[in-house]
Amino acid sequence: MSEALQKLGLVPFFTQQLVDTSLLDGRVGRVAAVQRSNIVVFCDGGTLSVGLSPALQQARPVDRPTVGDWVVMDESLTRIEQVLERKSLFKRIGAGTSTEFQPVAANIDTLFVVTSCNEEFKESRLERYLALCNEAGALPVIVLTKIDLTDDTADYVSRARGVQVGVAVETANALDPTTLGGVRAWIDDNATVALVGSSGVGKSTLLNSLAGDSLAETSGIREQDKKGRHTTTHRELHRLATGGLLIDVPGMRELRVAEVDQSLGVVFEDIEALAIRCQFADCRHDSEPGCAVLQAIEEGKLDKRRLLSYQKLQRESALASATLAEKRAQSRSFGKMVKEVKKLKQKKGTT
Ligand SMILES: Nc1nc2c(ncn2[C@@H]2O[C@H](COP(=O)(O)OP(=O)(O)OP(=O)(O)O)[C@@H](O)[C@H]2O)c(=O)[nH]1
Ligand SMILES: [Mg+2]
Ligand SMILES: [Zn+2]
Repeated sequence: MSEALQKLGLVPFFTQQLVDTSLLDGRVGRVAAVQRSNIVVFCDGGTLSVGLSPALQQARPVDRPTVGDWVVMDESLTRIEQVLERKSLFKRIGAGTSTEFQPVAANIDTLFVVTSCNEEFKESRLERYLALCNEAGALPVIVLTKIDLTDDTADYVSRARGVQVGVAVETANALDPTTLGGVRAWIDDNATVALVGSSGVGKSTLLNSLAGDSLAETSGIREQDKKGRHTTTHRELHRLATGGLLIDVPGMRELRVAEVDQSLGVVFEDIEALAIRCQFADCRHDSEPGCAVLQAIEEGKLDKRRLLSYQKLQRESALASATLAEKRAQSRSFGKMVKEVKKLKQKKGTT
């Protein structure tokens, strides 16, 4: 395996999927950006701009190449023919009325959930990101930026630690590289980190300071409500000269969760541990007698906000599962109908 591919994060998990290891000599690469009509791929020889094979053009959005994917190109290096199985995938349900999964970043090792020490900071938003991160199979690190603008960093840190038992929390002034030691320690050689969070929290600023170079555009936030201006418009994989890969992701306006049942147990381990002691096994922690969760709230041991956030995510996750099940059933009955029509046609043909 070439050193260049290793530095891009290639590991045996991907090479084992190749039918022929000679493909490693030039035909394997990693998706750095997805633009309207072409895809930017980093490979052994440098950077290529390629298209998609007809089959991939027809594929579902979640199966098409996304930023961070490992891909195999055709002999002429003009189009992607295969997307290698992903090690991890951070995805959400698309914005608006969509019920489709939208891939955000593939094959990431660590997710920096970036939030700033101002009005933008919200525990429930962090809980949402952490649920998606655990579902994706990546390690979450909460990065608190703009510590230079508050006298209360310790308070933000303790609130951030409260969103998941044992979660790592780092602080930074993204404009000052000397404050980035804690964050930098999470960026391993050849490993991939994606930066997610609301617009204006400083993801691109952090990326530039970590890289020691102006790789991504940044711009000021609106003074009146501290909201960002959606400066980063597309997802992009960047290489750090010091080793490691960072994916800058545009600030998300809406973050709907997909099926996250399993990971809610990780994020809300404290609530699920309490729930075991509820009198009724199917307790909804609403107004039932003998509810250990409600008791903990009453005793000031658990924040009511956290229970509401847990229940909201549970409802959203159930809705996503139901929609998915409905879609599967629909496509099954459609498939059945097509088969029956085919059979009928064949019969007609034979008589
Ligand atoms: N004082 C201070 N300003 C910061 C810090 N981090 C970012 N900023 C400023 O916040 C503004 C927004 O930063 P960006 O890096 O563009 O934010 P972003 O998260 O990439 O936003 P989108 O690309 O819109 O998602 C810029 O004016 C930065 O200079 C910080 O730690 N301290
Ligand atoms: Mg940005
Ligand atoms: Zn209960």
